[in-house]
Amino acid sequence: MSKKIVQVYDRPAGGWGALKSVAQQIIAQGIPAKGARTLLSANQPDGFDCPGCAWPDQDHTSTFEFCENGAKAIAAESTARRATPELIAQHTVAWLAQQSDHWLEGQGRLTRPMRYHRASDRYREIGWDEAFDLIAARLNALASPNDAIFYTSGRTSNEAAFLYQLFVREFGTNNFPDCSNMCHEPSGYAMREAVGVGKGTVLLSDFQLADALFIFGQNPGTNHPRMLGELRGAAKRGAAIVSFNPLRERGLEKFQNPQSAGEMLGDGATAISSDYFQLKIGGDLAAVKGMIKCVLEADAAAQASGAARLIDVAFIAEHTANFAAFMADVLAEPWDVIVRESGLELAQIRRAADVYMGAGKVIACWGMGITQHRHSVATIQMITNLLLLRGNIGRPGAGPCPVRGHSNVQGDRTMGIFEKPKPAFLDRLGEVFDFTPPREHGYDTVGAIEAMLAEPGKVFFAMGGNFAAATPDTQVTERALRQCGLTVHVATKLNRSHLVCGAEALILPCLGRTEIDQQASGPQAVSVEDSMSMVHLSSGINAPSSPTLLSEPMIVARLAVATLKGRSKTDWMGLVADYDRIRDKIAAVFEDFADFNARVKVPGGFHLRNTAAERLWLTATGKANFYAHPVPTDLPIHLARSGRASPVFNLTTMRSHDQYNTTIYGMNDRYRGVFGERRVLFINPDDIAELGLQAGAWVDLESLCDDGARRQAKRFLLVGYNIPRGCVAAYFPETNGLVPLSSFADFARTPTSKSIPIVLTAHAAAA
Ligand SMILES: Nc1nc2c(c(=O)[nH]1)N[C@H]1C(S)=C(S)[C@@H](COP(=O)(O)OP(=O)(O)OC[C@H]3O[C@@H](n4cnc5c(=O)[nH]c(N)nc54)[C@H](O)[C@@H]3O)O[C@H]1N2
Ligand SMILES: Nc1nc2c(c(=O)[nH]1)N[C@H]1C(S)=C(S)[C@@H](COP(=O)(O)OP(=O)(O)OC[C@H]3O[C@@H](n4cnc5c(=O)[nH]c(N)nc54)[C@H](O)[C@@H]3O)O[C@H]1N2
Ligand SMILES: [Mo]
Repeated sequence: MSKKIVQVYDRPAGGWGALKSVAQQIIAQGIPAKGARTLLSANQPDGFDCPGCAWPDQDHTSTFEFCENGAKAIAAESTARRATPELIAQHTVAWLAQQSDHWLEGQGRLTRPMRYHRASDRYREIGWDEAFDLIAARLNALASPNDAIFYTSGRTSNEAAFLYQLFVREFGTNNFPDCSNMCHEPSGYAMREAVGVGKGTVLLSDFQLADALFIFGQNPGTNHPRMLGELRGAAKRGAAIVSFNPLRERGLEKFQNPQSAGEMLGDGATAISSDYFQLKIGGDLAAVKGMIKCVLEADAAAQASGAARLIDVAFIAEHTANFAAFMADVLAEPWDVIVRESGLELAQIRRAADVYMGAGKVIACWGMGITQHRHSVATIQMITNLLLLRGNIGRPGAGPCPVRGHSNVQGDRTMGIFEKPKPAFLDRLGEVFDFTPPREHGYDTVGAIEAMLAEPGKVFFAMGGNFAAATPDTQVTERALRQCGLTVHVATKLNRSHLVCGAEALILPCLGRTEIDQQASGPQAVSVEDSMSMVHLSSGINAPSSPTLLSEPMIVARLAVATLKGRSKTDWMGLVADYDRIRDKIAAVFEDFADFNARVKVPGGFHLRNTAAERLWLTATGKANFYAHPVPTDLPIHLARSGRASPVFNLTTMRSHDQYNTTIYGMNDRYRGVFGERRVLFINPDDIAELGLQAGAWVDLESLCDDGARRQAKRFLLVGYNIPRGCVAAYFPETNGLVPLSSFADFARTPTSKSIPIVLTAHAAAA
């Protein structure tokens, strides 16, 4: 059986396989011929923004850029299937909860609002007015507005996010957990401290100038396929591409561009990485610190011999703080610790440092392989240290590039979806809308789950996403949600969170990006901000999946009217009648959005100012800060291994090629050679042998945490893989139950989904 599941994939990423996979998806979703037009309108100036990832588009005006996973995201939204109340009411929630995520998603687009009926354990249709009145009544009955929690996923447009945060703050709380808390929160935190801005500083054009690109903990072939276009271009002109990843990811090795007739017909491909370093899970801080140590040692030698310096002395003197203490700390870090903790050989670290020193302009990219660890903030600051050392921030072709996930996750933050808002922003919001915003900081994602556990009866409202499946400690999180008085989900498709109901529960179906959003003044466009701070418009082109769907801004406005009766001075229905009016208010609140409507209507949109890119450092010291961080040797994995004779593995949880976060499109992971099965565990063949097991055996996973709770995930197929010993990898969300709620990143509180200490035992088949 395992033979069929596991196959060797030795083709490049992209290519004909990508086209075939999209065609299969379009057929599976029952999409008629208009589907092709939908695909061609993605990321065009008059089309919609691709709901796939946050990677920017070439000018947002160029010809259609083919992207396999973008096409899958669009096909999934444009599906011909409908999850009507009649269909859903055929089943009890208990029965639905037994079905797979793939099955739930496969029911198609939600069409009408539904309310959970506990007596029959079924969802049934409810009218919109009734739904809003019910939520308003429950919200207004709470002892304090802080007993309500408002989650946001990252597809929500700027306009919807802005109205949403306004409504929630007029209601009286800053409880804004969001998907960012599980994603790039550490990037924002680390960079705000280091360079004064929590966003990347580079633009797409910088990829055409860089001499070297360092890619940490990212799988662009699957998660940001359009990034392969930039990498291919850079590789072709001879730039060095250096990847750090415990797994050998196909997209970082070879790419066949489906847009290049030459490569497709001649079956050619472009080699991507010039160097590939398979470090240990969580070994990045050590590896980067080792590179820095090499640079400092080489610089000392250069200085002694009178050769050209290898650090940018003038930049460091003029623009940075804390260099001397930082340098002393790096030089004091023992090489054996660096080598052991990185899992790389000293020669490999030296090689990486040589590439860095040999490059005039350097970009560093990173993804979830960096952010979802206990020491993620320290690791990201070590990456910024590396860049600062040679002045690689704030000049063309160089800079930090955290690669965001959801298509508008960055914009949602810009619009104020943040549990710790700045006082100046609240002052301005209060002035523009004539109310007194709450000052007390709210809950982040982990904090929200803790609060729901601690005190039953809360109202949980989710603007998109799949909270129950995306968060850690699945059983604990589900208990927290079930303790709520009311759970509400604004969604496009049925998902697991809808089946984890509070005492009362509602599902509110909304329009997707691809659909025409008709309001009183005509069809509306919304705006989004990509990973490189480009803000542009998005207009749907398809007829709505159901005439009953409301747009997210309309849902917020009607909820605000119902809830804030007589209390709000905001003209909610006036604002949603014409989204230009929302944008005018956004411009009134945020200086960087001055003249928003005019600027965003220029094809391609506009770039938001980034002070770090201008070498203006809005930090406590007024400079870019070097941060000293020890190579950690007391992480959960170290503690779990100490004193245990049997092997403890470090588990990283990641995405397959056929999923969008918790949305499972299919059961294959083509580039990793896995077909028809998601419960797999990638493991080094020598580790399999040492365990006395065989590839193809089924095992149970149990995570180790000293809180006394037992966390297991059962029945995973062992797949021998090119991954360092002691490291294993599996897909999320099947493994989320293994991540303890109490295990999160220092400072940023991001769950440590990329480093979970686990033990393996043979799976005993049920009798
Ligand atoms: N098709 C598709 N596109 C997506 C998504 C999707 O699910 N599907 N999700 C979107 C979202 S929200 C996000 S945040 C991004 C996520 O995009 P990625 O950041 O690429 O996310 P992951 O799949 O979690 O993969 C992380 C990579 O990190 C590596 N890794 C794991 N642990 C470590 C480590 O300790 N060190 C290093 N150096 N590497 C490590 C893994 O091998 C893997 O290659 O993609 C976005 N785009
Ligand atoms: N173990 C582990 N856990 C992780 C991660 C990991 O790598 N490992 N990654 C984390 C990361 S990076 C992230 S970002 C989170 C993701 O967490 P979420 O953002 O909460 O999850 P998604 O799976 O993206 O949400 C999918 C749902 O969004 C709804 N949806 C889709 N489009 C729209 C829309 O236009 N409007 C509305 N209202 N709803 C819509 C659909 O109903 C769909 O079921 O998961 C995190 N969890
Ligand atoms: Mo994400």
